[in-house]
Amino acid sequence: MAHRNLAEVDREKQRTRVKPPSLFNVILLNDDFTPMEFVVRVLQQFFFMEHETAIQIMLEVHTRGRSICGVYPRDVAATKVEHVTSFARQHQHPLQCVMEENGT
Ligand code: TYC
Repeated sequence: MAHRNLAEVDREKQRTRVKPPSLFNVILLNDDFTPMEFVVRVLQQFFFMEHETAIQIMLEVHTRGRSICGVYPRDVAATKVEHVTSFARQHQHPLQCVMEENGT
């Protein structure tokens, strides 16, 4: 161990270096039926946004079709998607919430 050459140490580093875990964007999609106030409530309750920020993001989804609501590790993102989707269905709204790997 004490006498390994530099090339060997370098190879070992490459073999064992771990990538930081991927992050995932949680995204809301527009639809024609979910009330605006409901989407604002979702953004406040599940993504901890201030009312004004929630209105801005909701309007961005409404006008542009989609918006990122938060960025999280895989498990947290998946749980957000589940919670938002089941909350929307409980209220009979078709609101769609999805996650996508954040390439950066
Ligand atoms: N387009 C919806 C309406 O006009 C509002 C809406 C906004 C729906 C954002 C979904 O993710 C959404 N009532």
